Amino acid sequence: MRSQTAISLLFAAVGIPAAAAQSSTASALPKASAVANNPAGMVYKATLPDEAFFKPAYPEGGNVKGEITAVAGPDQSGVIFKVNFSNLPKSGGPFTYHLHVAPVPEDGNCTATLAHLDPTARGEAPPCDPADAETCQVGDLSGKFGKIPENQDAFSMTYTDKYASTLEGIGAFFGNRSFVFHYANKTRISCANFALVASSGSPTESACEEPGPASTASGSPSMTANGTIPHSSAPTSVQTSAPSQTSAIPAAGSNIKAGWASALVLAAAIMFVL
Ligand SMILES: *[C@@H]1O[C@H](CO)[C@@H](O)[C@H](O)[C@H]1NC(C)=O
Ligand SMILES: *[C@@H]1O[C@H](CO)[C@@H](O)[C@H](O)[C@H]1NC(C)=O
Ligand SMILES: *[C@@H]1O[C@H](CO)[C@@H](O)[C@H](O)[C@H]1NC(C)=O
Ligand SMILES: *[C@@H]1O[C@H](CO)[C@@H](O)[C@H](O)[C@H]1NC(C)=O
Ligand SMILES: *[C@@H]1O[C@H](CO)[C@@H](O)[C@H](O)[C@H]1NC(C)=O
Ligand SMILES: [Cu+2]
Repeated sequence: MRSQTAISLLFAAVGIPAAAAQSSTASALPKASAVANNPAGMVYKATLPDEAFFKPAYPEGGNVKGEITAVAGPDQSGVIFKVNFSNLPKSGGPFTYHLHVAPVPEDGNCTATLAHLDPTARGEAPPCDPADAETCQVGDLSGKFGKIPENQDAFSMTYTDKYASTLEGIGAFFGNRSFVFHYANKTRISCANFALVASSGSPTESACEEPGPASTASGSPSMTANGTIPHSSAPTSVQTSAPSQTSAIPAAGSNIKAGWASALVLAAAIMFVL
């Protein structure tokens, strides 16, 4: 909240139209950039573990079952998410799930995934308005596409999000991050890391096909995964986490302003990390 305010003040002080200030609506929230160059055929998948992180959710052992699969949209615009959960908790819903900024460590500690993926630093409040999805936290998938009702065993849904990205190197990239499944009261029930499971150049049809439960690479023929799932080996060469608000830069016009914009985006990135 504080850093969000600070960022707004910075932009205001220099007179550069921040993403937030470009809005012609009454909303003061920053807007996420739609990503139109997500690499085709890169399929990411996160599968929940066998045991819940929040043990009281499954006193007899076990967990929510399911996964999120993601791949670039047909023209590389947006990301198609296929969400499929079952064995949902009997109470405590409606459940939410989000892309979180950090990966799950080896010990499975969902708290260590930190906050929601939020490269525009819009923060938690006010809640996401799905009718204005660009102003939601990029990682707030259930905010944008619907919470999971309780009193049903399974939930499955496929949708395209314009703002989360499979393009490495930008803040909206989630391929090296995680998702968390929550009770309505935000308690973290379980979490899982995304990993690249296929990287053929073929288009998106493969995304919606379900590889068998076996650990073999029996995906669709167009998938080239060879059965090994890289365990979140974060590419260390890619360091820039500049938020995808770079749309502010072209609007800045002069070199001086562009310089300021870069500095501010960097400042925003630093505050985001803090
Ligand atoms: C969801 O996963 C279950 C269990 O793996 C599977 O049987 C079901 O077909 C999947 N549903 C969809 C819509 O993919
Ligand atoms: C959240 O809800 C769950 C399910 O109702 C409950 O077990 C848990 O104790 C709650 N956590 C908090 C912090 O209230
Ligand atoms: C889980 O991670 C959080 C945040 O990193 C930390 O405070 C907590 O001690 C960890 N819990 C365990 C059991 O390691
Ligand atoms: C994930 O990737 C993004 C974009 O490339 C990068 O900024 C971030 O530091 C990475 N996170 C981790 C945990 O490696
Ligand atoms: C295939 O598996 C080998 C290890 O067996 C691994 O080094 C390689 O990166 C994998 N290739 C792909 C495309 O997953
Ligand atoms: Cu979350």
